[in-house]
Amino acid sequence: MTENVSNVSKEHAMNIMNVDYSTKIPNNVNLSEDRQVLKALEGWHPGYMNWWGDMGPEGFQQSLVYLRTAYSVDPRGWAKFDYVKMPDYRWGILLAPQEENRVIPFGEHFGEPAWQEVPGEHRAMLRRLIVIQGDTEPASVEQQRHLGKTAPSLYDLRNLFQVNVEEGRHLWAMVYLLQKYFGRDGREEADDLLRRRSGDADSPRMLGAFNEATPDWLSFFMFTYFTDRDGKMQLHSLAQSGFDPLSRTCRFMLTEEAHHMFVGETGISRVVQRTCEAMKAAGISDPSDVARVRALGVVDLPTIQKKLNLHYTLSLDLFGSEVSTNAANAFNAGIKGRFHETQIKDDHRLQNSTYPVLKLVNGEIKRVDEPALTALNMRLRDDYTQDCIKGLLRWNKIISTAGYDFKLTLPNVAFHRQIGEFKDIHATPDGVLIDDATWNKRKGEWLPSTDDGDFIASLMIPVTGVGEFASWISPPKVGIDNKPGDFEYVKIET
Ligand code: BYC
Repeated sequence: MTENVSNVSKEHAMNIMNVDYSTKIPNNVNLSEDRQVLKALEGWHPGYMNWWGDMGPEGFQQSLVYLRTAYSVDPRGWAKFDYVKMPDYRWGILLAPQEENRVIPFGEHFGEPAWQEVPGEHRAMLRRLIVIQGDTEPASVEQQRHLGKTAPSLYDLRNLFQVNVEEGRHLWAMVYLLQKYFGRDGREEADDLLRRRSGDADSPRMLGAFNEATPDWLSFFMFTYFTDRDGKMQLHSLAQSGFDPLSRTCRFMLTEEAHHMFVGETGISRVVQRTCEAMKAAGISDPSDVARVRALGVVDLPTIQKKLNLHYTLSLDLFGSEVSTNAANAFNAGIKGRFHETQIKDDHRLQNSTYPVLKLVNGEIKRVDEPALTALNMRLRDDYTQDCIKGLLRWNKIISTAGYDFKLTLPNVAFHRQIGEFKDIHATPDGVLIDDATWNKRKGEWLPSTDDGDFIASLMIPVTGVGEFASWISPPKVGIDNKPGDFEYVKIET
């Protein structure tokens, strides 16, 4: 008897772990028995494919790309690699396994059983957060659609497309939640996610950074390092949600997201590495000798710093205002928690605690204690900054190992902001407040100028030979799926 029960539950666990590919939309949520949602998703599918055709990677749609596809949600092994034409990629609905007896880990409902259905009183807030999350996913694909044409290698081209198809899958993940749990208005929101366009004057994407251009591959690496990392932090917060389907969805998305940030971190490492090697070979001792370094066909370190300044600050804006009642309400409601909420040792309600927030006080940047509940965006942003620093340490190690006295740094949070406490002032990357005239005169020292953009654009010449790399970037240390250096990651068919 006991044996039977355990066999049944083992089989159930297997079904949740493994993805059902027999339906048009692969899934581990038993869609074949959820006809209504399956029908809604199948109805949305053609619009998605049209969007992918119009706004997905430009060209290469008939090329065979060596992509990973999820066949399971088992953290010990979930991906299968094979050549796929992107339009044939199996975008699916994958939720991490349900945790038995999970409780809401924070807020007013702390300790109550997690919700399997949408709690009526928090419906609007939950829908808004899911829509914002969903909106960023196709936006990034739109921003990156032209990059295939200038890829520095087949390895990088493949990584771009891997990121793109998985962001597409993340859109499916949010659309599933909208269609399954939010009825008619959920279906309307799902349609709107295919209607908005990154950078469109009439119908832009919802958050600032997702309407900016990603003009070149250095921007792509910065974006996947800094902006995808905001994605990581936000997904971690939503993975704590009392609404269990959202939590499970985000937990699986996070496993995919790790590769995107890897692409960013190693991409920047490889650019820095190549620059240092070229400077050394040419006997250049001053990395700030921009003209001489550029003449070598590599990106000078000061320009890398400017790109970093831009993408880090655009990403800081994605955390919202430092002091936010929206954030407090979402926490109280048990909808959006903190980074690693369950590992934090406190009361998880925060009614009486404070958190130090950087604010503008009488024209000076000061740390002020604010109620911890309203300071949750600031706290998440601080956790984010700590996470960002890890990459900088690695990049700086490459520079110092090459013998150069130059350090990449994160600019002060008051620098170049469009959201929050510092949006109406100007500050230098060191956090010194300056007036408009000084800002206008000096901003080209800190942010990429048109000249910088033109120089980087001049390097963006596609390299499509097997095992070959552009002049400005080093080959990776290891291949994807342990493939050798001369592996043909994309079989280009035009
Ligand atoms: N741009 O109280 P406030 C990712 C709005 S990235 C435009 O300060 P709140 C990915 C805000 O909507 C992660 N508007 O902020 C990465 C509000 O408007 P309403 C995406 C902004 O609400 C790479 C008003 O200002 N996921 O996954 O506490 C590739 C006052 O808001 C912005 C999420 O963001 C902005 N930057 O926090 C692919 C998670 N900031 O409602 C994917 C879900 C604020 O008054 N979102 N506003 O009209 C949230 O948790 C929060 O909505 C935010 C803002 C963190 C975005």
